[in-house]
Order: sequence, then structure tokens, then C-alpha cells
Amino acid sequence: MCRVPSNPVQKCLVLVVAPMLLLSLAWGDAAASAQLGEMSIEALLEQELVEMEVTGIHHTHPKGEWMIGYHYMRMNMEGNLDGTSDVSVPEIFAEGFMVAPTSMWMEMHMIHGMYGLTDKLTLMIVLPFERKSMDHVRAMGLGQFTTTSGGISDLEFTALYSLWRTDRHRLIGGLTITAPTGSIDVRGFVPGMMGNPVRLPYPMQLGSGTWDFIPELTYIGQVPKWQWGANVGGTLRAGTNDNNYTLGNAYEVMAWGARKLTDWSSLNVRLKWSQWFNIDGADPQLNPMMVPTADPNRRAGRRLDFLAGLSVFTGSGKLEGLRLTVDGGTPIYQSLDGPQLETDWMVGAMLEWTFGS
Ligand SMILES: [Cu+2]
Repeated sequence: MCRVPSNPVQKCLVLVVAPMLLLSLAWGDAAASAQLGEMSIEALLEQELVEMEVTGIHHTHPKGEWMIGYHYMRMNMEGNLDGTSDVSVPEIFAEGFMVAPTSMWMEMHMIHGMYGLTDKLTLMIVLPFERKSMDHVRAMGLGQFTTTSGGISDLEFTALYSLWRTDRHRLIGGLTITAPTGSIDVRGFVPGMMGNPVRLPYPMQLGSGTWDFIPELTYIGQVPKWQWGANVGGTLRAGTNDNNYTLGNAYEVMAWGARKLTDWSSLNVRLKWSQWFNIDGADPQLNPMMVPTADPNRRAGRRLDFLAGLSVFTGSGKLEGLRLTVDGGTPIYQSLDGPQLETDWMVGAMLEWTFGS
């Protein structure tokens, strides 16, 4: 089931980089306990929790502590899959479509703020902006075209609660509510439509149009210099949006390991499984016979991603609490209700500043 990707960059990531990262994670742990010094183990683990934080995992803050962050993400998709098989552009036309998507990129800029209301309860808000671009080919040799969209996406409000905690183990429950602030009415110019902008297909829209609920549960384990954990979360969409549809529900399961490399750097590797379902209902302005992206029954999929992240941070002085993370990954398995564009890789960078308390 799990095939090694054919793309040489992906193959290199999976076969070479992944084992190297795992090896470096396991490299020499002997000095760890010697460096504890006069710091208590609780204080050390609290500090290392932040230093080894994994992108996409929500944590809690102590009472009165703030965090402000900026997170950039880019995802690239190229080629189409139906199930796990490649589908060529002529095969898409043979199914009767007039237009075939060939590639897409997506960029997100997210600004987040966190505040520890109590030692157990942390509140978070995320303001996301998105930009997307999709390339297409028209049937019968009519040429290529690109559509783009951009703007604010769905605002997120999150409450995180520390359910259980010992020195070495934590269990955090979270609930995110997203507001339908992202547009579901994005239009664009498409050749052959008499120069009038038309409603762009589902993946080019900026929001879900519904209030969404995202419950999650996270386990984090720690010993000095090491962190591991697992997280499960689901996205549940409430009601039907103004354009007569509901995006599919989704869930994710992630497991990771992280290692402090030096006093100022840490590394993590993670495996993330995600599955998302088809759209309920349909936007009446979209014709599902025109292009696969306009078909509400060709949106579902599931994917296993391998990801790695490297963080550098400051521990003292004026820049206390500053942390920069770069990370990236690639799917090692994906199966899509297609024809649907295949994800090739994703990269991101995050800058965070923790203060107060
Ligand atoms: Cu935070």
C-alpha cells in the first residue's frame, strides 16, 4: 500500500534525509543529565517544552504568559491522482471534462496570539491570510490558463486546557471554533466565458462558509533533551453555507519525536495522517461536468506525510523567548477521489515570541 514516491526529491527525502534525521535524533544523550546544573527538573522540562515545540501542536502557557507568532506555509501540488494512480490530462478529457487542473500552489500567512488565563487554561486566536494559484489546460488544444485568489481566511478561536500533568507527561484538550470570515464567493476570469468573471471552484475559495468545530487531544511526553507525543483532531462543519454546500469533515492523527541538539537548537520528525471527506450539497454556480475541481464528489482524500522541523531559540538577554522554526515535508502515501491534484511538498517557517508571566 505504502509506495516509495517516484519523484526524485521525494525519494531522496524519504530514503536519505529521514534516516539521517532519525540517526541524529538518537545521537549521544550522555551529556544531558550533566547539564542540568542547579535548575530543577520541572523548570527544565517546562523550558524544553517550548524549545522543542512541534509545528501544528497546540500547547498551554503558564498564567499571565503571552505568545505572539507569525507562521508562513507553502504547499505545492502537481499532477492528478485517482485513488493512488496517476491520471494524465488526456485521460481527464476522456472522462468528458472541458478543463483539467495541472498544478497549484497555496501560501498561508498566519498571525497568532496566545495568553495563559490560568495555569491550566490558555486562549489563542489565529488570523490567517491565504493566496492560491491554479494552472489549467483546456480540451481540444484551446490552451492554458491560471486562476488566483487571495485574502483573509477563516478566523480561529481556540481554548486549550491542561487535563492531566506530571513532570514527564501531559495531556492537553483543545477546542477551536472557526468563524466564516473567508470568502466563498471568489470569482476569476476563465477563458471562453465572454470576459465575465465566474465563481471559482471549491479549492480556490478562501473559507468554508460555515462555523467549524475542531476538538483535539494531545499527549506530550518528556525527559531532559527529548520529547515525544501524539495528537488527534477532527474538523466538524456546522450547517450549510450561503452557497448551498458544506465542506467535508476531516480528521488528523500525528505522532512525533523531538531532540534538543544544542543549547539553542532542536530537531523534530513527525508522521501525520489526514483524511478529509467529500462536499455535502453543491454550489449552484459551479458546473461539475466542466472541471473535476467543481465536482463536490471529487474532493475527498487521505494522506500520510513525513515532516521534519528545525528550531533555533534564545534563552536569555533581550531576545529571551524568541524562537524560529523551519520545517517541511512530503507525502509518503496519498489516495484521492479523483481526478484530483496531488500534493508534492510543503514548507513553512514560524517566528514566535514568548513574554510576560
Ligand atoms: Cu504558545
